[in-house]
Order: sequence, then C-alpha cells, then structure tokens
Amino acid sequence: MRVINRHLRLQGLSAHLRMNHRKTWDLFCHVVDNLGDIGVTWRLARQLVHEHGRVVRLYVDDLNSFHAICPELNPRLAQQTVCGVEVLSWGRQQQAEPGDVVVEMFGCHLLPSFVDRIQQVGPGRVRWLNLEHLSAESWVEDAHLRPSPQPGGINKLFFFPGFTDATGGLLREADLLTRRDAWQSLPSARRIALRALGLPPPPEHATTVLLFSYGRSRLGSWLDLLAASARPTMLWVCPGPIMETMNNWLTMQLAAGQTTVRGSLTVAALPYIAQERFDEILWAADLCIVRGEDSFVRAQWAARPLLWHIYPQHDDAHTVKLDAFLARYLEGAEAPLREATRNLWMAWNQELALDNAWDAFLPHVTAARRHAERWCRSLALRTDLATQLRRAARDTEE
Ligand code: TRH
Repeated sequence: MRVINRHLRLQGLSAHLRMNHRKTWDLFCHVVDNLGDIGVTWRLARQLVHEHGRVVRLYVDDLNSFHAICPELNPRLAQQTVCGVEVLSWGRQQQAEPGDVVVEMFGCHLLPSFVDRIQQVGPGRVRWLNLEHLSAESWVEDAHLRPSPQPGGINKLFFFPGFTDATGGLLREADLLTRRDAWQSLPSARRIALRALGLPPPPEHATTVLLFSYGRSRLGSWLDLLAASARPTMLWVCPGPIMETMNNWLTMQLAAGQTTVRGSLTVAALPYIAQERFDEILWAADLCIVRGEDSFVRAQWAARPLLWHIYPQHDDAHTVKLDAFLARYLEGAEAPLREATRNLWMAWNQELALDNAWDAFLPHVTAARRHAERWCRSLALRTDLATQLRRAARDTEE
C-alpha cells in the first residue's frame, strides 16, 4: 500500500512538474510561400531555446526556403541541430512522440499519424496550440486563447499575436532594444555591417531606404523621380521579385553585393542575410519598406519610419487589415503626418503612381521617425509573444 501511495505521489509530482515546465516543444511550419512562415517560426524557436530554456524540435516542409535566412542549415539533412534547435524534415513526425507542447504555425495541418498520437496520450499531457497570423483588427482580442475541442478530448488553443494587452503580443527578444540602441549609437556599425555584405557606405546625406516588398510593376516613375531629385537616395534592395522590377528599370542585372548609380539614386542589391543580422539593415535605414509579418514587426522594433506592403489576399481582406493597423499606428500622430503616411501606404499597396505621395511624405520624415520611436516604446511596454505563449501553454487546463 505504501508503495502504491508513493507511486501515486510521484506521478502527481511529475504531472505537476510537467505542467509548470512544459520542457519539450514541437513547432510545425508549413511554408506556404515566401519567407514569413519559416521566418516567424525560426525566430520563435530560437527565443524559446535561448531565453526560455526549452527543448525545441522544429518540423519544416521546405528546408530550401529556410536555408535562405539560415545559411548554417543544410537543406539536404532530415535531422540536424542549428542554434540549439533540432530541425527535422516534415516527414519525421511520422515516427515522433509528441512533446509537452505542440504548436501549429498558422493553422498548418499535422500528419494524421501525429494527431493520433496526441490523442492517444490524451488531455493533460500535451498542450496543443495554433499560432495564428498577426492582425490589428479588434476581433482578434475575442479569438485569442479560444479553445477548439478536438476528437479525443483535447482542446486546441488559438493564440493570436497582436498589438494590445488582450492579444498574444509580438515577438521581441529580451535584449533586442538594448542591442539596437548600442548598434545605432556606434558610428562605425553601419559601415561595418554594409562592408560585411560587400557594400560601400551610402553617399553623404543620402536618405537610406530598405526595400523588401512584394513585386510591384509600377516603380519606374518613382525611381525616375529619385534619380532626378536634388537630394541623394540610397536604396538597399532585397532579393526577390522587386529586384527584378528594379533590374528592368536599370536595364542591367545587378548581382547581390553590386551597386550602381543613376543620377541622385544609388541602388544596391542585397544578398540574403542571415535572420540574426537582418535587423541591422533595418536599423541602418531612414525608411523601411517591409512586407508580410516578421519584417513588418522588426521595422517597428527598429523604431524607424516604415511603409508596409501587406500580403495581398484575393478577397481584399488585406485592405481591412491594413486599415486596422494604420488606425492604431497613426493614433495620436499630427494630422499632416497621418495623411502623408496613409497616402503613401495606400499608393504603394494599391499599385498607384508613387510620385505625389512620395513628395508629400518626404517633408515629414523627421516627424515620422519621432512617431516611430514613440510607437516602439509603447509596444515595448507589453509582454512579448514567446513569454505569453509559454504562459498559455502552462496555464490552460484542458
Ligand atoms: O516573406 P514574407 O512576405 O512572408 C510571409 C509569407 O508570404 C507568408 O506566407 C505569409 O503568411 C506572411 O508573409 C504574412 O515576409 P516576412 O513575414 O517579413 O518574412 C520574411 C522573413 O525573412 C523575415 O523573418 C526576415 C527574413 N529575411 C532574412 O532573414 N534575411 C533576408 O535577407 C530577407 C530578405 C528576409
């Protein structure tokens, strides 16, 4: 009898410890397109390992896309450890036992055999979460942490990132803003970072612009305007369809690491940068033209003026999302800055000519920077996403 009691006590203790620590996390990433699915997942995986001491297994179905932002990764290996994260090819879940926490990224579907195993181990042993897309829309607050009952008695929990206290927050490493400030206060940091990418420093007094947007056909008249302007502009262009548009305008193929000059405009083609260093190019820019989710969030942490090229959706759902973010972001900004920002973002996203919106925005760059700093400070008051995700995994009872 005494032995049985002891056994039960130990079982209870181990369940208690598991609930509090939830040590092993399985993240699942299906790459739909581009780099954002793996970009968000990779950032979260590293933070869970380095700041939260979790054991993370990351299942990915496209190791080649992953390799673009993580050069240490060997896309031919089905199992490897990178930066303390165990990276596994998608098929490896066939044989795997679920960890303490299972996170589906962006509603990706797990293999049925893995779902069966989650159900076999039953409620209480595994926490199952679905990390959703980022949106500033207000309905997100109601949907955040809503359980969805699954066969087998387990609840899947919907976790929504967001910009308010009632959402899951944004990914932000604990030391991010301190590192950013240290980097930005070092006069040589930008030159060193650019040199590491094979690029020269920008021309003196140039407005520096990072261009990481989706493809856009109407860029020519804006580039003509920049080239003809009295004021120098430096454009750092990321790889992807936008570089093709740029090359068409330049009538040459600019290779990664090459720079060319057209009047007042200097264009540099960036290579793919390891994700750990991607922030530096945002920190270096006066304006960040970003897209998707992760670069969009990182530009906000860079505290620099930004222009968001939102991921286009067929049913125009992105227009609502864009409006929702602009409404939050521009709240409290002076009316002229509000109008200039909104017009520029709309012109970019609706594929309109940019010339007028650009000319109208430029006089507000300094105010836009002050506003971006304020916005960043206010966001930083909120608990970061990884910490909130851990809480959700620990606290929620089935
Ligand atoms: O690539 P994105 O457009 O991503 C996505 C996808 O379209 C996805 O399907 C959709 O769900 C999501 O948007 C909304 O943009 P994003 O989110 O900015 O992701 C890019 C990632 O790539 C980000 O983590 C930064 C990283 N990156 C580097 O690390 N180095 C680089 O050189 C570049 C160009 C990007």
